[in-house]
Amino acid sequence: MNFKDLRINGQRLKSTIEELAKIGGTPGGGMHRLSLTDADKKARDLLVQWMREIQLEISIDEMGNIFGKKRGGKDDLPLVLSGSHLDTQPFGGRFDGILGVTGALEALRVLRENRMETRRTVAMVNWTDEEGTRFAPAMLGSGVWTGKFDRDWAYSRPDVQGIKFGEELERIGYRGQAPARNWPVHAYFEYHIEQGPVLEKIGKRIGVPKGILGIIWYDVWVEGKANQAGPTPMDARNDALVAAAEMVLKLNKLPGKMGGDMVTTVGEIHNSPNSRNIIPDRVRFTVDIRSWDDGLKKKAAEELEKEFAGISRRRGCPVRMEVIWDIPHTVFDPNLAQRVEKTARQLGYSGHSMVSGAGHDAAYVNQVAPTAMIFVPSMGGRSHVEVENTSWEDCEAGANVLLHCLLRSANE
Ligand code: HGY
Ligand code: MN
Ligand code: MN
Repeated sequence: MNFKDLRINGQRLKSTIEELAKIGGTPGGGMHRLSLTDADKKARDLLVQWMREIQLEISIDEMGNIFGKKRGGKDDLPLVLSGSHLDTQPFGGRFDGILGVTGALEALRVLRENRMETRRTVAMVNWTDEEGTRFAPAMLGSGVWTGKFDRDWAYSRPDVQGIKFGEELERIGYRGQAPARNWPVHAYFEYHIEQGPVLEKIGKRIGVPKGILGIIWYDVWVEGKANQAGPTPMDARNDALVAAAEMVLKLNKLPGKMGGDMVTTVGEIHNSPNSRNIIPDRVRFTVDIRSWDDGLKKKAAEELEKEFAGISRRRGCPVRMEVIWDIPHTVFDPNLAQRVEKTARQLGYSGHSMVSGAGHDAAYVNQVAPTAMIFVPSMGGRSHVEVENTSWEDCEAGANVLLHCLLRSANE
């Protein structure tokens, strides 16, 4: 069969995604598969089994990134890589990350069963801890692999119980031997749901991101003075939670003040002692600021630090802010993005150039290899929620675009 007529098996892609959705599935139909938990291990084990079934050469590196290779004729040439992540948000969806891993697996299944040889090796990857929700920051696996994070620093990252990344990686048996250091990659494609409203709104099937917003994450600690909720007069309080609440509202107002495309979020907050009749004395919360404009993001961060210091002084609640992640905006390889757009068109799908508001491992891989992404619509523009959904037709269409982008890059 000649390359052009190759198509993925949509039914098989669907059942593969449904199989994975059973591991860590929630009663609400979503996913609870945090990185390096037993559920993550089970999903990894299943992926390795599927990789073995199509005779991929499997290697697991010291960050638990799982690679599967199908050797090409000129195996000494830099290979073509595609993948994403299997870890999910606490009440996430069945497609975020999973579609990229299963899409790459499906492409390799099609090459195998059609005995298609390629000039370059084609490989797939499952990156560890893309979400950064259990072990912050995000993209620890691809970040160490591309030299952005130090491996031992990543190992030391604690979850909310204080359990360390490195311990958990060891415990689930995925701390591999291979060094987590990038090797030459000719092209990297990441297939992913859009996680936003654009494609559905304009009725386009394939999104072609030109890049990803820059992101900065803080951890913020606010201290107060605990006391009895009754006898303590209002003007004698250092209420850490009220100070934090004022800071949260300040962050929410920042995009209006800074202008541009900026978005800001506080997604996680911990209050203690968290008793209804004690004035809180310790609050920790997270800050997420994103913008295409790195200068604006920097200015916003400086502004925020000043604002928080002012609130802290006025309320007598010391504040500590720690930048735990700061990644500039990403511009993907224009030629590879063009390849995605052209391939989609030739397959009869409508394409649309856009920017990704969501972070992806592709942001780090893009710093060491030519990279592009393929998006498909998110129903209702929803993601990181249990109702996250993408039509099976769209999943199949995007996987066909991925298959043919991989073939083109693997045969040049
Ligand atoms: O934060 C993000 O956008 C991604 O889900 N890690
Ligand atoms: Mn993702
Ligand atoms: Mn995500």
